[in-house]
Amino acid sequence: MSHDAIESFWREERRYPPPPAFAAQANVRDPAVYDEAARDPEAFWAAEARGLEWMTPFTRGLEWDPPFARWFSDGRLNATVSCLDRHVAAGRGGKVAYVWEGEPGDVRVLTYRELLAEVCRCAHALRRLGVAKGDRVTLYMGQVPEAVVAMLACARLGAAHSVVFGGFSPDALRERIRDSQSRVVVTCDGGWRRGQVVPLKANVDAALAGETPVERVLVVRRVGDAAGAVLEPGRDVWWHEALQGAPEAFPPEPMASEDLLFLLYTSGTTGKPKGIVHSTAGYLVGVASTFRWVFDAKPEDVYWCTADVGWVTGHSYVVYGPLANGATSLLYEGAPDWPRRDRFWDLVARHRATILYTAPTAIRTFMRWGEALPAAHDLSSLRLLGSVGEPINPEAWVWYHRHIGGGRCPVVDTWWQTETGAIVIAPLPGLTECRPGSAARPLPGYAAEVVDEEGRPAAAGAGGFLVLTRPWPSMLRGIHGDPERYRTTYWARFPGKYFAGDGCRRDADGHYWLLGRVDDIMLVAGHNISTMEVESALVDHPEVAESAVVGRTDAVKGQAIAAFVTLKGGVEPTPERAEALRRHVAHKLGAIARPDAVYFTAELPKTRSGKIMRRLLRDIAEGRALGDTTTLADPAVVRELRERYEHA
Ligand code: 6R9
Repeated sequence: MSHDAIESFWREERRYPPPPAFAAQANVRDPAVYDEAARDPEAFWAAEARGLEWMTPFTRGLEWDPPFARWFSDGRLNATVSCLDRHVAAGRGGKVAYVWEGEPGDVRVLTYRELLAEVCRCAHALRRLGVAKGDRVTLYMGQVPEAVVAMLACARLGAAHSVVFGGFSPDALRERIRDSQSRVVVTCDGGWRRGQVVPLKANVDAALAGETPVERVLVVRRVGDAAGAVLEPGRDVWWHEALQGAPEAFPPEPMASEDLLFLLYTSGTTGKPKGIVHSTAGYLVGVASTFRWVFDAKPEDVYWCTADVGWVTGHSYVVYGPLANGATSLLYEGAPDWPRRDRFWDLVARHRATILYTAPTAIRTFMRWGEALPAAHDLSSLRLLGSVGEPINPEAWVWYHRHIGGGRCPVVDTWWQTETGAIVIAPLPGLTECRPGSAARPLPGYAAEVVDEEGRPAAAGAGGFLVLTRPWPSMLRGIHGDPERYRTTYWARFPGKYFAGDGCRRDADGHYWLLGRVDDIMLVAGHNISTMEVESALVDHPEVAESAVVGRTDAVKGQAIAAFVTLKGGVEPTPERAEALRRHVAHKLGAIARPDAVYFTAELPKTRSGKIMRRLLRDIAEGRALGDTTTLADPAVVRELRERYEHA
């Protein structure tokens, strides 16, 4: 699309009326809302829930049989009605739901009316393939509009989707298909990533070569001949053929509030992946409300959450949250460095994105590539920046604020998890202060605490464990097929409280500072030191691009600090530099935090969602056999580190 075409396109867009008024709901920009919500959280959430479209209105609020919660359980609804039909019915069918750009540069625009029609056609196709209410369907796709369509089509007919990120291996896919007992898989022939074809269909074939319950596979033709996909007669069918001639209407299946909306697998640090269970109504209330509060999207906003639909961020803030609010989203298929390292800034500038929601790992990568790249583009359309996925170190926060947000956009650091479904802790710009490195306070309706080992409230400023002390609508309902694991993983460490697995500090003003996973807190000579603080001190050094810190067993101190460091382009790793970095940390944090060892590495091992895998680094630092590496984005990174440092 040319610049002019995009400009006139958005002029058109502004004709659409704002989303239906959420009249019954709270104005969260009013500071009194925090107290009101705290006084009667159930009434607060019930008012929010009335902002959805119900087929049978609910009369019950929370039913709490710890640790099992039910919300609005006697109501009936279909999630797609709140996300699609109501906007079309309100005269907003021509409003753009997604502007999608493929990695090669192809652009597709889907209005709410078109998206609803596609979802209905897909629901017909799925039904013809044998999908019925109550089934699970596995989606293994790239970041294409059909992924959103397929998710919503499942919801339309009452089946649950289980999206498996398209970067996972055939083995990981098979394990998730089996656990969810899916009989149908939706995939693409391939996807584009850095100019290469990701062989999605071939991976599905390899996964299905083992024992699975899959009977039918629906295949989107995204790449074409270059993907070399082969369809197995009787099992596989092309998406465009299956949808051809299908009616553009499909009655939304009435679902009970507590019916399963989707499963999403998280790997956790050890063991079998957990199928996190999310309900229909509670989940939708959580994401619809938090999207509205945190991003406060206006009719003219162009919102871009860069997460893949294969992660929870994609589910909540690419699909359900923005759609429930009638927002316009940008969706991008490919890599940030393709064809050049300024692809994101080119996208923001050309599509006039106003809200950007991305991950600290991406921000630190952009820092490494230098500010000249964003500076060469017109990013003046941006008004709000978001961060999610890992603690954002103050250096990256400030860089993001200055070089991407031009110093004028608030940065909202949003803490939440696959299990929480929706954002839990985040500032509300204009209301709560945005401090570099802090996610501010729990949003209205939530209750959090920082506790010590014994579960007692930690003193202000002291590190501890983050717990949520009250059920919330979008909380996970369990782990698929394993209620006992649900109880022991989340509710046993501090009885009656949901333990998030994260370390946290709350300052005297009540602001929360996330310190990373508690497996990442080191105990050095009796002092609690968070890996995050040492990493932040290292990244503060002008020659350091990124770092990951782990504690390794030490006979004297209990744990000693090992730092893995990636230097900025052109900086040579030398023993003198390692020494200078150790001194730098000691200077910033005190001698107790001085790393014992500094390992230089060109890349850090990360999961495919960009989280650093410190567990593997600990294995390396302690010379142990490597644990489970299936979720690694690039296994070569650890192999190389291993070879270099095993005997160090
Ligand atoms: C949404 C998502 C959850 C874990 C969580 C925490 C880390 C996410 C964060 C953050 C500090 C933030 N995390 N957001 N840590 N500040 N703003 O990432 O879900 O993939 O399930 O990961 O991510 O450690 O426990 P998920």
